[in-house]
Amino acid sequence: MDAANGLEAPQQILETEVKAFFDSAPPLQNCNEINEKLKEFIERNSFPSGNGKARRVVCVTSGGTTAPLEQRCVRYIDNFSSGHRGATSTEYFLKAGYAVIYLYRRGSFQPFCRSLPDDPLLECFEPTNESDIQVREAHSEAVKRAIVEHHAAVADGLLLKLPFRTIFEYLQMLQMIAISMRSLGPCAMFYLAAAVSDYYVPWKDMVEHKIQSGSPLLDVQLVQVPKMLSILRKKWAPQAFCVSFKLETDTNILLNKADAALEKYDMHAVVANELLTRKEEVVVVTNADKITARRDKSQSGADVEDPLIKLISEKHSTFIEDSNRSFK
Ligand code: 9Z3
Repeated sequence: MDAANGLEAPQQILETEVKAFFDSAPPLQNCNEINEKLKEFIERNSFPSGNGKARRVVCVTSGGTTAPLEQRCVRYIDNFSSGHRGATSTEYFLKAGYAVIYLYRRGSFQPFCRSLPDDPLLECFEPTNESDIQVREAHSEAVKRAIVEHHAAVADGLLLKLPFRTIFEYLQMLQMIAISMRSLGPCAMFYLAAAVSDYYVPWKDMVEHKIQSGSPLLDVQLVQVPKMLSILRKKWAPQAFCVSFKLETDTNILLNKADAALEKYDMHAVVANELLTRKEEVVVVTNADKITARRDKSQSGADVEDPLIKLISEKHSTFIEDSNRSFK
């Protein structure tokens, strides 16, 4: 309570909204199983890596969350994101020596699989005779790479994949991940590329059954999703390095919006991207500078995530050094 005017301070209001969101959310399926997987993953990656330094762990979020309109959901509002950014970034984080928790929308792009065709099972394989199948020559390199690199990351205990569909699942899982990563201190990073619903229907206000299509007007009240970025920074993972994304379609407002997000949510970096050019260039906005990362067009198959992840991991290194120095 604000002693001066008897009103609740903004932070308290936010915390009340967050509590209401979680209290009314449908319980997460497989909650215990997810917690077990997280515990094991963090324990495994809590020891120094090959170079003797503490292993860094990043939670990459990817794909769009849905806001269901019915409890037995037939219809929902979706958020744009193919998951390409998150999947590609995961590959480069692994290459940079990070362990990755990949929190992704079911059915979206997966690390190491983005160069496979849309229907990989049917397009990559062909029958040789009645009992055997083989990889088609045209796809053999892509299939081999996907299987070998994915298998290596999972077998080495460096990649944990957790799927979500709804905004309820996403935020509940993000909270669980953040809490489980606390022990990593500044070695933890959040790289929040998922496109998260701004509005949702609270579970208790949602109709149970499929909305009937008889009425010419659909009257659904959507409520603003509480701004979890502040809560992540301040409460769930106060020591972690946090990177969020800003997506706009109007380049004239993009950098101002990214600056505003940096300040409002106290992020360590905001990656600003414009919808149509997002695979060509992004701008990493921090308090110190604004640096553009560009795809190297002279190299076929080059990704903007290559320079982007190099830049982000350099900023993370500086952050770890600064945190350790101020701790001493
Ligand atoms: C992004 O900006 C991602 O880079 C994209 C990636 C969604 C554009 P794709 O998955 O696209 O490769 O197809 N993510 C964040 C989008 C977002 O909703 N950000 C919010 C905002 O801009 C802040 S959380 O207000």
